[in-house]
Amino acid sequence: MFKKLSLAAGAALYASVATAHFQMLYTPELLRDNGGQISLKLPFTHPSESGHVMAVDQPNAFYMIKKGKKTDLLDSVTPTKWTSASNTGESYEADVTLRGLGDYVFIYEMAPYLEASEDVYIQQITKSIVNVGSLPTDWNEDLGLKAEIVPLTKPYAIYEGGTFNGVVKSQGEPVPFAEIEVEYVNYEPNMTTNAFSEDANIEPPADAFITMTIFADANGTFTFGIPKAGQWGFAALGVGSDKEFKGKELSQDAVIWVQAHSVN
Ligand SMILES: [Cu+2]
Repeated sequence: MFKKLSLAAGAALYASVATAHFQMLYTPELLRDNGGQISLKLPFTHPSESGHVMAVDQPNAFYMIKKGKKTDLLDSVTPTKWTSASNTGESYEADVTLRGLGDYVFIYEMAPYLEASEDVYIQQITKSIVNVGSLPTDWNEDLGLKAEIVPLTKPYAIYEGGTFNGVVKSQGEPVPFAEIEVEYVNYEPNMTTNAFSEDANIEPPADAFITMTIFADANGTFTFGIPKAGQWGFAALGVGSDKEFKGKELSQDAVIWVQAHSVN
């Protein structure tokens, strides 16, 4: 009992240090009819408020998994810029070719980023799954990452008004009571100009809706009802096995992106 309480308290402490940052791994359609070349935009930013874009060192890893086979994509990552309402900052992007039906599980491991105001490093391990042809193959695989959200719902086939649920894990083990931040991509990313739209899709009724906070249960699982079509990000804070970087505290977060479709 005491152990559970202290775990929850530890998670709450972490939350106060590094919040509302999201490593994006963005392409407009996570569910596609056909393969071909897609662009992935990789800004580290605050997507629900078109917040500042943070400069991060070259990523540690970028790869995709399809039918259990891993393909390294680190060489396809190129530096670029991303523009938000707050600034134009250093960013990355990658073009990737999808061949054949099935799930393409993309994993992007950013370099640790020093949040100077808190003297804490943040490193997000981000997952996004692109499906071609509605044929499911790999979407629910547990990859045993240091920090990972394993989806229990197909992240690319959710109705507006439906739910997304997943389990927060570290190296295959559930993380009880993990604190999870949820953000909506409220400013449509423009794939040509590398910028967020100037217009918001929705107007949050209060600041508490910009970055929402939920907790996983005792088994590390969580459910979130998605009120609006579009892409939503989930970041489980400080759940990773690495706790320190260059002598400073490290918040190693697990991020996943999902897309809801409107009901017509
Ligand atoms: Cu920030």
